[in-house]
Amino acid sequence: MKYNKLIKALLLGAAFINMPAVFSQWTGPRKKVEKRIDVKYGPLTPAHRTDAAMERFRNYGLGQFIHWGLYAIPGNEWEGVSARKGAAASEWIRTWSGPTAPKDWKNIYDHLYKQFNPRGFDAKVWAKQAKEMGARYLIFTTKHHDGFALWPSKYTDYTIKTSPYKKDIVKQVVDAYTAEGIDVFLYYSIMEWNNPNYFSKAPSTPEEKVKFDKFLAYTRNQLLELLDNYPEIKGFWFDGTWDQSWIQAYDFTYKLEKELREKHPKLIIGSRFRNDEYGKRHFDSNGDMLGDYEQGWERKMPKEFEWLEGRDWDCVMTIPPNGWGYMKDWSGIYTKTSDDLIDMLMNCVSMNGNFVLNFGPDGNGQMHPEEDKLAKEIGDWIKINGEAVYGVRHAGLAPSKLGYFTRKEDNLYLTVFNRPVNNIVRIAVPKNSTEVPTTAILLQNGQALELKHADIGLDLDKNTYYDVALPETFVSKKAFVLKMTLGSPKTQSEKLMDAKM
Ligand code: JFZ
Repeated sequence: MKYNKLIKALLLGAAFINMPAVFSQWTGPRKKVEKRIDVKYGPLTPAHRTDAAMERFRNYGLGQFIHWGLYAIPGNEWEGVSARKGAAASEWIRTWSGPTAPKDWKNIYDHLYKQFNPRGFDAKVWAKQAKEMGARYLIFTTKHHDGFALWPSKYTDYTIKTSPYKKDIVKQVVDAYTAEGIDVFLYYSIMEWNNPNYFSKAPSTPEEKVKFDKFLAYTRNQLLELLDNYPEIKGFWFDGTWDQSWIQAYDFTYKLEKELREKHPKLIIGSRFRNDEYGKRHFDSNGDMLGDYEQGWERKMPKEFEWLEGRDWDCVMTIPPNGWGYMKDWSGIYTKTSDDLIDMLMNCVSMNGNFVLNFGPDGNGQMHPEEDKLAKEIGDWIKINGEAVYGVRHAGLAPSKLGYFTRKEDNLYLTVFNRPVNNIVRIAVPKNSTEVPTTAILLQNGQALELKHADIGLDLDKNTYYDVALPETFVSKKAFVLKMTLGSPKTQSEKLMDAKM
């Protein structure tokens, strides 16, 4: 490696220093725990909650994430210089370092609140857009790693109240989305970059311990405050919980989770809040999930349904490759198309997960124009095909190369992304299955399609096949959905003999 290349790599590495370690549990099936041990700080809720709030979560299908905060002002650049090579992501711009970083940057950033005055912000406009897109829940950043609170917290001055805007943003968002029938979850970062009482390492000296205890009390106060202020919220989406200081505070975090749940009995909390006494995060030392659903599918999805072992989960996704906060400049990077996003949505719901698409509004409260366009395209698609998206479950069939199966009661849906050249959509069903497709229509217009059993008679094949014929005249520029009714198979007239040889 050339010298200057090496320097660049080192500088970029520095920008990521605070980033969490890669969690191997999200890239393959989880390893079985050999021997269960005594864990005092394990899960506080059952692995599979059956209450109405959790059932509702399972039926959301599509969600919206919004990252909004002071980082929206620079939009990943400052005075014409891009932070792309100096910060891990646009909402991480405070950590901008290396040759492109402005002089005294952190100090500039920490004073951005004096300019935060999004006159164009109208929570009702966002909520209406989310509704039109088909989002059933929202995850909204109340406070990101920079520590700036978008609600007037009593426990710090670093809040929206001391900005020129002054008004409570969290309240406007909660009210507007709730009025549209969209459930609200609050994103909350534990880690704070500019709080003198916060440490990334576990506090070791008595002074550090005093300070960190203050930080823990402050965290508790803010969370109880959020529940008091916005009792209609359905859950918290925690982040920034990977530092040793937090990991070592397992006794505190266990009690805090208990307290939050007692205060708000149906609260939904993902697996990214706390760890057990052995430092095991997301899953405790026995492999039991800590929280109500898997919260590690961030910009990734399980390759196989079996990896999930029946757990609830959601996948949160950016439109650019990475970067959750506003990014003025989308040129020169691949940004996902509505086809990409609908594909991911169907992939998630076909495996019982929710898909949560992130938006990063600008410093004036406007979505990026490309986000507006994508929201409209996704909404247009969902209006026609939503039946295959909401309230559906994994269909129990082997994955199809043509698209994704979902199921609701006796209806089987196949969202086709890859149309066969011969216009025959072949569906594999286990030979011994008691339920098989009996009728098929195109969901978008109700047109009946010819469906026939194609018993191709392959020995050693566990499956038999059902063929749905697509009319050649049917043209679609987007994925389309076949809706099939499931019923008993017709009794076979002749039982084919196994090959003898
Ligand atoms: C975190 C934040 O650092 C980021 O800014 C954004 O808010 C995102 C939603 O969450 O980033 C993470 C956190 C965890 C992992 C990856 C990125 N992880 O577990 O792999």
